[in-house]
Amino acid sequence: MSIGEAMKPRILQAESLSPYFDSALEQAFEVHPLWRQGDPVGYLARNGHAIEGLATSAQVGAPSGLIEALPALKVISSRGIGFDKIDLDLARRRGIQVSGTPGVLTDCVADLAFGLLIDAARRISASDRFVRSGRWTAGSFPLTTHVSGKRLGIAGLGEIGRAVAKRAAGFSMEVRYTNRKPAEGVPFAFEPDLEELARWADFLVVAVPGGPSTRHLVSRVVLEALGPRGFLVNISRGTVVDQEALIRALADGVIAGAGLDVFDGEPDVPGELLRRDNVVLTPHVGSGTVETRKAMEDLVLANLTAFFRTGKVLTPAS
Ligand code: 8YV
Repeated sequence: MSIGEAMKPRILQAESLSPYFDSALEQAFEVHPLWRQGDPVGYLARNGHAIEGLATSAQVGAPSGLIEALPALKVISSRGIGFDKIDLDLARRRGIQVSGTPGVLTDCVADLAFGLLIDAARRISASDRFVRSGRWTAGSFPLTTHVSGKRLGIAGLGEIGRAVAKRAAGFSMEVRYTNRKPAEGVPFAFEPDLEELARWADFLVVAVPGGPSTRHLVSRVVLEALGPRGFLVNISRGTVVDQEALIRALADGVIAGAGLDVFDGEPDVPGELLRRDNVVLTPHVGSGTVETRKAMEDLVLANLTAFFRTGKVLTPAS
């Protein structure tokens, strides 16, 4: 081992993010790839005491068991903006800095939200299946739902909610939103009650963070308020929607349709959703473009580098 290598901070890599990221991480740090270990518990017992940093993702996170196995841990750098799988309380108590990748994925996720909204209303995926299966020669596709000029309700006016609202302007949509508190400097009406927002809206886009405080926020009652001509779009976390209630609402015509990028229990998706034609399903790919993932991974690296140089990550979890 060279002197340079000996001085590299020791990073536990929870999962392989991309060949680009994996090799860039290896160049800058002494990497301990947990994802390569057949016996991760034994590996942590042998090596955990020396680990100073953790590279992870929103999907894999940093549960309490993992943090506890790393007594010298000082920094967690995660790819993503969701912290629902990271034990932030434990990290705070231990003085461990935690960073995510805000800003760089906003447009990408908002693009997908709008794609799902248009697909659910205009039934692009369903009509694609119609053409491919040869049904067109037997008759035309049923009429769908107009998008432009409709009412868009946004639950959660953070970075992504605002980017969705910005796109809605191009479709001449009226926007209202709900949030923990009214957002400053936005021209949209604040509606404190999600049920009322759903009653008003033609489309309801869910853009709140996941975790216990937002679990089943979109309940049966909210879906009933959205109504038989309303559409739900979820690009946040599956846990935010009562999935059983949503399945029933889609089957019974309580709402018109949905576009879902996230699921409770993903990657398992209930058969009741797979079989329905009035729901568009994507496999949690809100940030899943080459450009955005590269920007996110660069920020994961930059946060680790900044921490070991200056003692502070660049984009801390607030
Ligand atoms: C990705 C996400 O799925 O940012 C988040 O919280 O859920 C997404 O961007 C994630 O980063 C993949 O690791």
